[in-house]
Amino acid sequence: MPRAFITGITGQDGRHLAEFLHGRGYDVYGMVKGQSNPRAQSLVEEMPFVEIVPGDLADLPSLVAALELAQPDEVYNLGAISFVALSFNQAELTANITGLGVLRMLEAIRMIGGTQNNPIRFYQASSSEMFGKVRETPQTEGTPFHPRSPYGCAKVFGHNIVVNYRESYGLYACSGILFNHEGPRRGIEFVTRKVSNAVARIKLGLQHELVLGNLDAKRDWGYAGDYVEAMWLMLQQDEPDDFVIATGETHTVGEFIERAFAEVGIDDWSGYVRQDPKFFRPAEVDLLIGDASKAREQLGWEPRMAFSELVATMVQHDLATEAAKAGIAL
Ligand code: G4F
Repeated sequence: MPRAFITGITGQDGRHLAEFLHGRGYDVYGMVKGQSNPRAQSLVEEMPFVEIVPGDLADLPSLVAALELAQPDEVYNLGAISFVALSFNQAELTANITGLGVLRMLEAIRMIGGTQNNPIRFYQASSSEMFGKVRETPQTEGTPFHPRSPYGCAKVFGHNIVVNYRESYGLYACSGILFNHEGPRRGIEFVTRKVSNAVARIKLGLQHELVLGNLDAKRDWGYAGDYVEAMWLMLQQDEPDDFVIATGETHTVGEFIERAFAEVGIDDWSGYVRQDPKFFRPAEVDLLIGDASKAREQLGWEPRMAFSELVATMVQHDLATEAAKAGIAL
């Protein structure tokens, strides 16, 4: 059985990827940091097939020990401080985990290596946030980076160090430049889930207001379940390379809100939404739209879920969950 090692396994993408790889016959090892991590407990309950391995992206010896234990064929580095807004307040931590964490993982792989015939293959979760103040539209693998947040800066370091280790040491190392990807497993701090959850609660009479920041930002939103397949496909190629993963469509935050309210039959949503400066960022990424032609042509990858289906899926999931929690029959 092939063996996969995933950092960030308790997050949205980690869970989707663990499920996907398990379905393909992999033994799945997931790195979890800290003592009595509550997210690890819920992961074990949801996915008992995952072998939990202790380790921390801030601690190189722990990464070496984790790889020694898991002996993986493939390493997926999804672990990061991933919330852009938080990165402005915890910039140093973000640089350490989201940026230097990639370097530590690459060093750990160099030390453990795998066999010569079967070297460890490495996937890095790069991000469209690296394009920031975009230099061209749509964005491709060749678009220059201009990050607009400490998170974006850290991801640029991670991306560049993967290229450097590939070129310097011949590692099989790839980066997926993933545009925003969402779904019912998305954390409540991200705008799509914040909206879908609030819309569900407003419909059920459990909440009366949704307080947000910038409604004009445009994002290329896809479904996380589709995107983890692209991660795996990248590691199955003859040569390592970097790929943009995106839908090629862009929508404003306002459009997402409009579709979400429409899903529960509310056409005039203006009375429910208020803007608060505290949710605006010191620097914003105004427009993201990706061109995934290379992934389409070389990996045979296609996004399956369209924008309207994504919004509907998230809202319906939150309606069912919030109704069950409140004991409301739908
Ligand atoms: O949902 P967001 O927090 O996602 P953001 O910043 O685009 O980052 C996500 O996608 C990146 C890929 O491009 C990932 F690398 C990253 O880890 C993360 O997954 O915000 C989306 C947009 C922003 O323009 C933000 O200013 O929504 C705007 N927004 C408006 N009101 C809000 C809010 N965002 C959040 N989180 N909360 C608000 O109340």
